[in-house]
Amino acid sequence: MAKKRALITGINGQDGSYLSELLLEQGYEVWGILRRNSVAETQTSRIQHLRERDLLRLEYGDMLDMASLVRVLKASRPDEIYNLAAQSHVRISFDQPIYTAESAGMGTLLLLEAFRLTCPGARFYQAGSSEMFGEPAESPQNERTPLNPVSPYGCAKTFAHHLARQYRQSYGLFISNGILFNHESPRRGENFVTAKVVIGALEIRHGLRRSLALGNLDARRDWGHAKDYVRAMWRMLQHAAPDDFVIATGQDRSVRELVEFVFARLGLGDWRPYITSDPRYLRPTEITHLRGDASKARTLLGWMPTIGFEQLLDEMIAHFEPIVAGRRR
Ligand code: G4F
Repeated sequence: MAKKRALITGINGQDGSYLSELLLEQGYEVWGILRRNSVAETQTSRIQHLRERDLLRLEYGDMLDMASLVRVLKASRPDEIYNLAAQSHVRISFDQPIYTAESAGMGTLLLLEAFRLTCPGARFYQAGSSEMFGEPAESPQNERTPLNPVSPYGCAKTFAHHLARQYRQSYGLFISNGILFNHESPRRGENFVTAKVVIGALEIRHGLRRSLALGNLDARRDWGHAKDYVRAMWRMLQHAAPDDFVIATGQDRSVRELVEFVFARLGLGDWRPYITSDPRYLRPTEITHLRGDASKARTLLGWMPTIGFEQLLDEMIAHFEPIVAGRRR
């Protein structure tokens, strides 16, 4: 039987790298779209191990260059399309709202249109976010919770989410929306709070810094492992019918609890003398509490998270420890 082909936008991100590994394990031919970047070597560090073994087909393209999207879709003739590309940092989306709206919102529209015109028989996964809920009226949040975004990133993702639904309804295309809560891993970017706290605490332990500046410690998030979450994306496209699915652990922790856990794990004792507050890391509008209800995904997709909060952070600590230790002179 011919190999299934998958095309991933945002293949060089945290989720793109884990999804590539999962699809390769399942015997897929994996194609990815890469944006031309002047810092090419850092751009593909998460997928370097796959590139070295010549396991990926990477094509230059850009979410805002529809001709490039059409070209790559025609060349790859995918069975499945995973749209993961976006400027995904919420705080930064307040500084770069237009770029965020273009990459996460308009880029999705261009890709949906290119998909509809070139390969409408493919299946399409749209990466939505719990950030779309804004400050939710109910807890935990599920697929029926109203969307009320409070950041440019949340608004852009909501636009993309609604378009994906509209394309599914209007044209009968197989498009599934994931509504993914925070998901982390050793491949998480260093300016997201889990990686920032782990690296900052390790730097304190190794004498590389005295303190760590953070924003809102009271915010509560539902943190899972990216490896579990890409499995959910894949399962959505294997399901009999397209649909929307919340993907979450159902457990929430505050940023303070995250800090407490990491500092205790590293034997640093009381974390309070080390943490300072910096308004640069606050958002003009913050979501104080997100917790997801993934029972629909459990029932229909048989999906469950396998890695909990503590195991996730232990894995991140073990990964970053030698890297930080190596920075010591
Ligand atoms: O790690 P964060 O930056 O993630 P955030 O904003 O929740 O967004 C992440 O999850 C979304 C899913 O809900 C994704 F769609 C999105 O792309 C991204 O992956 O911040 C988590 C919490 C926030 O409440 C933030 O205000 O941590 C708080 N925080 C406190 N101090 C901080 C900091 N966040 C960052 N990045 N840096 C700080 O110093």
